[in-house]
This record gives sequence, C-alpha cells and structure tokens, in this order.
Amino acid sequence: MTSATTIQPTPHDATSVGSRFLDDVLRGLSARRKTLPSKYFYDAEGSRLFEAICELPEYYVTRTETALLVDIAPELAAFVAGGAALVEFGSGASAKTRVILDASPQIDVYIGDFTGVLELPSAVQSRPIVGFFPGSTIGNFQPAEAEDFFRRVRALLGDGALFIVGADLAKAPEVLLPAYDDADGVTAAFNRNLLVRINRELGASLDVDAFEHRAVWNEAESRIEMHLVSSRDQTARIGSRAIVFIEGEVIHTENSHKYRPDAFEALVERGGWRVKTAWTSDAPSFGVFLLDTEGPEGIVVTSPMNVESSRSGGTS
Ligand code: AVI
Repeated sequence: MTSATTIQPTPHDATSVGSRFLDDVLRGLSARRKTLPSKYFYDAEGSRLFEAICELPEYYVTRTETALLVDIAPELAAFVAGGAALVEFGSGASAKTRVILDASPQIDVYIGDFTGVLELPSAVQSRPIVGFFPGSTIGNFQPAEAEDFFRRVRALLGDGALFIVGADLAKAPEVLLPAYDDADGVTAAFNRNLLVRINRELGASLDVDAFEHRAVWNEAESRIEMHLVSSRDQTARIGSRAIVFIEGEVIHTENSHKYRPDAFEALVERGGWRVKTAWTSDAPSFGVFLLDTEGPEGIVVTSPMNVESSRSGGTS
C-alpha cells in the first residue's frame, strides 16, 4: 500500500459548465454533419455505464492495460526518481494509479485529476514530476487536440518530467467493433444516455428510443466512431431551437483512435515529448508509452521508438 500524500484540485464552476453544454449541443446539432462532444457522456449515469463497459468481456481495453501495467510496474518504477510527484490526468483510474504507486514507494505525492489545470501546486514544483494518463483517453481527442494536449501537459509538467500514457493500438475490426457494440447493449445505453442527459439538463424533447447505437471502424482515420442514427424523421426542441432529423441521419458522438506505434510516436513528438520506452501487450494489443522531454545532454532527441514487448507474442 502506498503512503503518498494526495492532493485534489478544486472543482469547476457549475453555472458556466451548464450554459457551455447548451452552446456545445446546439452548435453540434446545427452542423451539416451532426456531432455531440463525447466529453458530455460522463454524468453520474454515464460514468456508471462506462464502469460497466470496463467489465464487459468484449471491452478488452481496461483489463489489458491494467494487466500490462502490473507486468511492467517494476520496470516503470526504475525510471522514477525519489521524492517524485505523480500527476494524474483524467479520473476513475484509481486501480491503475494504485498499481503505479504500489510499485513506486519513492513517489511522495499523488495529485488527482489535473485535466484543464494550468499550474502545478507550488508544493510539488521542485519535485521530480511524473504525469500519468491511462485508459487510452488520449484516443478520444482529435489528432490536433491530442497534439495540443501534449503541448499543454509539457508546459505544465516542465523540463525533465516523465509522462506515462496508455494508448490502444490499431487491430482487426473483428476485435474492435464488438468492444464498442457489445451483446448486452451496455455501450448502446452509454451512447444514448447522452440524449437522456440533454433532455434532463437542457429541458430538451429528444425521443431517445428513436435513435440507434452504431459503431463504425474508420480505417482511413484509424478510429472507432460511435454514432446515434435517427430511426425516423423527427423534430426535437432544444433550448429555443427546433432541430430536425431525417430518417437515417447520424449524430457522430465519439471517436476512439487506435494507434499504430509509429504514428503515436510522431504525435507525441509534435506535442514536445519523446518516446523513451514503450511496452505493448499480447493481443489484443495495447501500448504503455513512457515519454520524456529531453535527451541525455539536454537536447531533444527524435530517435526511432524503442518498442519492447513485455510479454511474448505479437501486437495485433
Ligand atoms: C474513455 N474512453 C477511452 C473510452 C474509449 O474506449 O474510447 C470511452 C468508450 N466509449 C465507448 N466505450 C468506451
């Protein structure tokens, strides 16, 4: 068990979040190709459904990453300096965080979800810093957003920081599609819950049952897309607007990028990081990437990535 001190950032302002939600929904549903931002999946029910997804036999992501972290934790720990602070991005990863903390007793401070925070607490600024962003949440960003995220984290964590990032890897659609369209319909409920949330929080009149969940593998963009497909012509009231859906019209609700290792390396380099070491699981393949900011002489190095397999077996 770890004894690291825990620091949690202060929560966001609820009022501004509410009106931004309405703006984002109206903007997305007014576009020629309708979209909704996936960050709004996670109300209480959405978070509960996501936890249920993580337990599904088809959704390999969580258990594959956790098993890989357990395997490599001693190797990862060897890179972490004494007195370090672990800064986590994203929430709900406590089991994975515990794997890192338990293997690294030299970590003194653990800082909870720092997404959107611009400055580290002064108490940790002089410590060695290790960022942690598990779960392949990076894959839910568009490539330009992911690059920007890496750049902002680089500025937040500073020179000399390490950054541990979990990223799901490209693999056969036969494995990917069931993970996003499971037999019990939990992912479908997770997707539709976004509409339930819009109805409840924005007083909208969307007919949730008139939208069908669909998962699509987009090979060109190397991503799974989640869609909600209108099963009939319909009009919904949202705020002061009437939004028209024709039968078969799609709301694109989520992208989940699945990386090829060289593409992931190029992405992190555009964001100011370097891949120091990477570990991949046996199939279904998942990657844990250890990033750093500089080469040994303080020069940013762009050498090819050193991909190790922590277990035997392939990467597909
Ligand atoms: C949170 N994120 C990494 C999940 C994913 O796999 O893209 C969200 C999810 N969407 C459907 N199932 C899980």
